Amino acid sequence: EEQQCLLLSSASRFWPPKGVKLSYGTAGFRADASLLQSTVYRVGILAALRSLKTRSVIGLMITASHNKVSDNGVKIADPSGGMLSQHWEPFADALANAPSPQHLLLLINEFVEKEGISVDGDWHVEVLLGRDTRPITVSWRSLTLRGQMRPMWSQLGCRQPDTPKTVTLWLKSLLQTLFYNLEGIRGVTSIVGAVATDMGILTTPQLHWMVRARNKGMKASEQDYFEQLSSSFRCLVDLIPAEKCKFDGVNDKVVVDAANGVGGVKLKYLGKLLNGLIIEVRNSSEDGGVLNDGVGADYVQKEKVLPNSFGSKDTGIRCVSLDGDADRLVYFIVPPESSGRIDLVDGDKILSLFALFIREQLSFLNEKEDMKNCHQAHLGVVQTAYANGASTNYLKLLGLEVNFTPTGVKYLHEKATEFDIGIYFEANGHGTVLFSESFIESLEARTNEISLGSKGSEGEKAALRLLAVSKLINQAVGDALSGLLLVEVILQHMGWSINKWNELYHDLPSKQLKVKVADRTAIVTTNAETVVVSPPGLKEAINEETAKYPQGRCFVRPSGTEDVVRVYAEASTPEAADTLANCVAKLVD
Ligand code: 16G
Ligand code: ZN
Repeated sequence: EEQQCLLLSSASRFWPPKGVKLSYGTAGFRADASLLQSTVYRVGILAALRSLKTRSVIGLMITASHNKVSDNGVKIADPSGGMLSQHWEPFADALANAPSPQHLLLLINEFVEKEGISVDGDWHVEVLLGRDTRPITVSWRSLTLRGQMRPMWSQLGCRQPDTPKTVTLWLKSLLQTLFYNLEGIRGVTSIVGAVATDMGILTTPQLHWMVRARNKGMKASEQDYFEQLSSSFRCLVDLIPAEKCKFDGVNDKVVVDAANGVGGVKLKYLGKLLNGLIIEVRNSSEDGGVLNDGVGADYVQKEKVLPNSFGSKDTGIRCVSLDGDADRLVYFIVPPESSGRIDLVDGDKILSLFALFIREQLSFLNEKEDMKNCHQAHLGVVQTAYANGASTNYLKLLGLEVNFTPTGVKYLHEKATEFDIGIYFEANGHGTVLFSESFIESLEARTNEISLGSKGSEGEKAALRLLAVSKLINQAVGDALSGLLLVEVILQHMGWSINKWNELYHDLPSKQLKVKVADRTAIVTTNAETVVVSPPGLKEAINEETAKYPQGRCFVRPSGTEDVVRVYAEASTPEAADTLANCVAKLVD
């Protein structure tokens, strides 16, 4: 009774937006921020129910990643730190779209019964809340604690208001805050006894990491996150073979475009904990630029042009772009006299670098010696149809098993868990390396044999390196911060420049287009989105067109984050890729 009253009274403050159908897409709910108030509240309820069902800590992240600054979004991190179980997505949709508080209550009661969720059990519900630096997601706590106004502006991602411009920015955010902030907490706490723990401003991968750590009973604060990353990075640096030049003052600088988002502040902090590597951050949230506007990984990867505040002065330097919530990264090179163009070193190439390094360590591990503790490890890589064909060929040439899934982290991640070591990356820069529990145990057993003070054999060093990689790279979700550190230390390990890395293979020219159509759901695909099954005839028409181009490859799919159909084409020349994409776009229209 108490529960029903509580839900009804809090729900009555959050009516859904009229005339909008919300859907828990590839990356949670995303829409114009003004539409999401009730959604955030309802996802709070969802998170609390999920915590009840799984008897675990759950995460709720408020972010719209690389979307424009006026959008926002909300998504859930499951107990493992991964994405919300797909099995619950239809319920999420139903909740978000419930037309009235009464409907909402009905839906919840039905679902609770169907899922066998015991509401008055003894499980202590806890949801961790995180948010990026989008200006409307400021914590209530920072506003209400007297004498605590200072963290407020750093949370807002602006400097202490001292000029008219920053004062205006600050006041604007403050006002918005009054209307749009507590929904998540209200949703969670509308389940009796549930606790919402506000973790403050975070990157998306940090929140996922914390949820995973909490549920494993490990240290789970933000400081623990930074310590784990920096200590495993140091460990990998110490294991660089002596003959390879280590950080040498020339190669030790990397310049980062932080998309005017949350990654900048976090990376600056992390950088201070590292030796040797100098991280110069540009376009950080407190620099005053607009989030994701002419900056960031999505922009750089799709447009293949320089982000703001980069230019010809950066020729010859390793450059990286993060996206707005720092779960993607792509590297790039500024060619001499670039006039805006860049050489993109994308997610596929990051994957290739990781695969090469890990394969090398596995070969050391399996060399001679007794194999009593390490079974032959099964290494698999996972890509999507967006992976450049040249990268897939390269990986196959390395003798690796390449798997394909549809677009979206949840699919790639799931596939990658099938291996002892599973590496997944989307071309857009989202990816990570997953280690199975049993493989970690065998590595631990191997390294425990190393006597103190001894240098260890090649096999033992390889085991130490792989263990360090498993701690450095985020096991919950793709993470630009840990990905950056792993790239940096592998380049040092190999003694490679970014150019050398970029030469691993040459990308086939490709072109991406988006097409506005009346109903994008009319397009249905199969085979990891490479084949159209509906509408009839489209598959044949695309095949016929594609066959005209040497090395031609083309696919279409409905976007999961925008109301468009996307077209991807690849061919032996840029002109051919353009023409192919344009012709197929017309077929879709
Ligand atoms: C989301 C996905 C990303 C995917 C992209 C595709 C997550 C965390 N992110 O950003 O993996 O590549 O959507 O967008 O799952 P699209 O469907 O609009 O092409
Ligand atoms: Zn993102």
